[in-house]
Amino acid sequence: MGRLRVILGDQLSQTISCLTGCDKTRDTILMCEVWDEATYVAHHKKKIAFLFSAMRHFARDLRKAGYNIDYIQLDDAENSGSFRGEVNRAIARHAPEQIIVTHPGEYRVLQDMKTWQEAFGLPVEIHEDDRFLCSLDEFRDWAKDRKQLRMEYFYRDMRKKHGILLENGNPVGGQWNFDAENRKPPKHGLDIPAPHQSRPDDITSDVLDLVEKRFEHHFGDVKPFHFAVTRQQALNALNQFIDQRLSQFGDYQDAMIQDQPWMFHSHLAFYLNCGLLVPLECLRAAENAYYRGDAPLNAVEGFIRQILGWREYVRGVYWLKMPGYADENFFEATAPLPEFYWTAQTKMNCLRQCVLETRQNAYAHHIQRLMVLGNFALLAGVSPAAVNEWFLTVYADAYEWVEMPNVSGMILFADGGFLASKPYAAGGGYISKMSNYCDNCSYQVSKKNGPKACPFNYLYWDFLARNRAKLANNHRLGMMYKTYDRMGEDKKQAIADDSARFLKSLYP
Ligand code: FAD
Ligand code: DLZ
Ligand code: SF4
Repeated sequence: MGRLRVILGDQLSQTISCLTGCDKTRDTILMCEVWDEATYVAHHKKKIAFLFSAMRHFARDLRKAGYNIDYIQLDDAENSGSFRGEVNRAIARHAPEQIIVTHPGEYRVLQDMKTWQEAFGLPVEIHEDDRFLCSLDEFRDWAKDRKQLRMEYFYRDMRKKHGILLENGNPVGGQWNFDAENRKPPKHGLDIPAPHQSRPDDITSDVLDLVEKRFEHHFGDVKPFHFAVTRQQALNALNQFIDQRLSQFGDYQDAMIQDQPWMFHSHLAFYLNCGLLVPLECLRAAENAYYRGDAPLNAVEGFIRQILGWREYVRGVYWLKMPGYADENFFEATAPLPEFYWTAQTKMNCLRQCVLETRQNAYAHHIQRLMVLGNFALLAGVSPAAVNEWFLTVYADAYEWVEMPNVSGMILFADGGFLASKPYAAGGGYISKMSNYCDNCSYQVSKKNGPKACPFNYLYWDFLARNRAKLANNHRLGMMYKTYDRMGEDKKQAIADDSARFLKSLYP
């Protein structure tokens, strides 16, 4: 007897709520590598390798800490391939009196868990995931009666609640938000530190072989592999970020440089989202760096806002709006995802570079995701389902709770403005200002129309024109519609013709 406590691949924290009150002499911890989770979208090879290796290391560390671990590997002979099947088999092995889990990160998994009690004839307790700083009930309360949600107000409340960067109840530095200082274009000769790299051990090497063999048709390169896969390595990555990158995180947060995939970003979402790090320790580490005088306020506040603001906010929105959120499609966009999102075969250099880096690293930084890969999908009218699937597949930090609001809400405006106040649409001018991609492109960013013109330029206006009925009342776009209306008929026709020709060429 005893209890069966189930830990999922993104719950790799020793403080996870389903371990609370664990009786190490009687209870069993179940962890399982299952085919269904690795293939419900065809995850990037590096993402699967990362999670399997982190799971195996976590199980090893729990065992060392005296827990009784039942760990099922992907290739174990009787592996049923699903959470449900493995819980069922574990019940037969251990005859538990109860099942305890922590609230999962994805809606489909929660729906499945809710059926376990009846299916297995055992009580199932689903504990809150208290690694997050805002509970789902608290977010629901905050959102109640608001027609539109805005991250900025949520963020301020969270700063107050957790006492982060506060001085007598007021924001340190006299402002809540220093984003205006965080939009510097890339500077020539920037000295960007090498990212944190962990050396693969035997456990990781076994997993890399397994992934090469079993997932050979999935997108992405499995090697070189340098992700942190233990708690200690993830802490090292956090410390290295605080020491070497945080001070310039703010200034160059929006900048993109060819062949510099990591920039001054933290690369911590991998570890935060699977549990090797918890949000509060990252926030405190950044805050302390500010108080020590090691990093300026614009950098520290910016970093804190991403984790305490955006990360918590998108999770709240996901659980508030699911299951309907997955089907939202404000612009009724139906185009398939262009093939170059997988092959990188496009003459648009910005997109080519971002896809190549994604394939190699299972990572792209925020502005690459938002203003290049996401912006293009929005302008091209790609269906939200196709864009969501791609983003969920290719990034090692992607789980539906965080991926979907960023894709459907932030980049595609598929929720009609629930999460963001306007679509993040932009022409080539933005990419040219914030990167050096255009220097190596077959297109010319300065040209607005014709075969040599940067496609972002005409697609941007075509997007606004096409969706006028839905966007005309958005006061943040009023200026852009005025500019469009001042264009001559020839110019408007050229925009429509170039866009039609270009979009057609995407689907030979
Ligand atoms: P940093 O730039 O160093 O930021 C610090 C931390 O802040 C991140 O680690 C992350 O935990 C948090 N953060 C920053 N921005 C966001 C945001 N918009 N939403 C939630 N958390 C944020 N993030 C994911 O974790 N998983 C995803 O699947 C994901 N998909 C995205 C898809 C699109 C289209 C866009 C525009 C953004 C997406 N993001 C996603 C948010 C953000 O791009 C990534 O969190 C970030 O790029 C991860 O790299 P980093 O750890 O170096 O982040
Ligand atoms: C993403 C993922 C993958 C690829 N494989 C597993 C797995 O084999 N076993 C597991 O427990 N979790 C895995 N995960 C993470 C789950 O998909 C994640 O826990 C759920 O989607 C809930 O967020
Ligand atoms: Fe991208 Fe246009 Fe610049 Fe080419 S010219 S890199 S397509 S923004």
